[in-house]
Amino acid sequence: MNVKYLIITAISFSLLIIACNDSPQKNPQKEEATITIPFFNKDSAFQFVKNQTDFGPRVPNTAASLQCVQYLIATLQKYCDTVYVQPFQSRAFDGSIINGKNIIGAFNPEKTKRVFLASHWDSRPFADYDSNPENHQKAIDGANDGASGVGVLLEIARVIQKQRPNVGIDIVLFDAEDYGPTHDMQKQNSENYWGLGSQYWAANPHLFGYKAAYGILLDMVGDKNARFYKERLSQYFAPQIVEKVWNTAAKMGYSNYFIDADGGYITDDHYFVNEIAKIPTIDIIHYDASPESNHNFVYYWHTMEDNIEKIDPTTLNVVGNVVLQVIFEEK
Ligand code: AHN
Ligand code: ZN
Repeated sequence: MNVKYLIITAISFSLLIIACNDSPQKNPQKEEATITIPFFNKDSAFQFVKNQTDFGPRVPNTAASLQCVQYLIATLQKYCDTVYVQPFQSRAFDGSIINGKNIIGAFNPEKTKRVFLASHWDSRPFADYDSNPENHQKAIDGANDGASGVGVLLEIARVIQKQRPNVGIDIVLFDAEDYGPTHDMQKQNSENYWGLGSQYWAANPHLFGYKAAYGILLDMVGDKNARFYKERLSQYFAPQIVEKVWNTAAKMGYSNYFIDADGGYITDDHYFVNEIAKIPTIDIIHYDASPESNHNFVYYWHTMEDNIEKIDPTTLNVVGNVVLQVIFEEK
């Protein structure tokens, strides 16, 4: 075989290879599969939860609450481009004045397409569902009810600092979500005594005219056996976001946590954001559909048992990864 023939053969082979490489047309599905999300460290997320409960119950107007808010601000300042602290005053169901603080951490403030991720950082002043009546006036640690969602969001903030999605992200930590009347009190319009921080933020966003494409609220996302049903108000206000999140979870193999079935109507922070700020917002919330539960939440909800021992890093990991996948798929 002469050299000339060899070279020609080599060239034709290379062309063939180039042609073959080029032949499968890029399709959107293929591009989706190549998205790499940053590594969510479940132990780090757990530590973020524990750091909050270590202050004790984060009840508004208490020393523990002041210490925790300083910790949350300092932590977000490490990771975010800009942090806003939003002080507010609200009247509680018992007539007292609550001094609250919402905290907002912004990534890429220059981006106009934005998604916000929210959770409440306060904990409930009353363990009014505790089996022991002596505890009904005691404040709860709120490891699951409050701290779990914040822990996931702080870990998301830590990892997106170095690897950013295409959209701007705002981490919104609401205060005074859980200062609602005790369940034995009959109060008119009692739902308006919940979500005091989110009501304030929805009516007075940290930036004038603030808009986001949508929002995702995390509430009680730390239990070992967490089950996230499609919450009804989320489906009413933001059905396409519910589908996006539950479909993403299914693709990732997490249908055992993100159940493809209806939950209940829950007056959580997302209700006020939808109603007042008109930003489509969903709630990823652990819902207990079993008939034994008299409040549709996990059995230790609003009891002294809602402590760090209830938190499973695996659940934090599932929720963190689903949220990351959703925001990294945004164009
Ligand atoms: C009630 O159902 C009264 N509140 C739901 C919101 C909530 C309370 N989330 C955590 N604690
Ligand atoms: Zn609660």
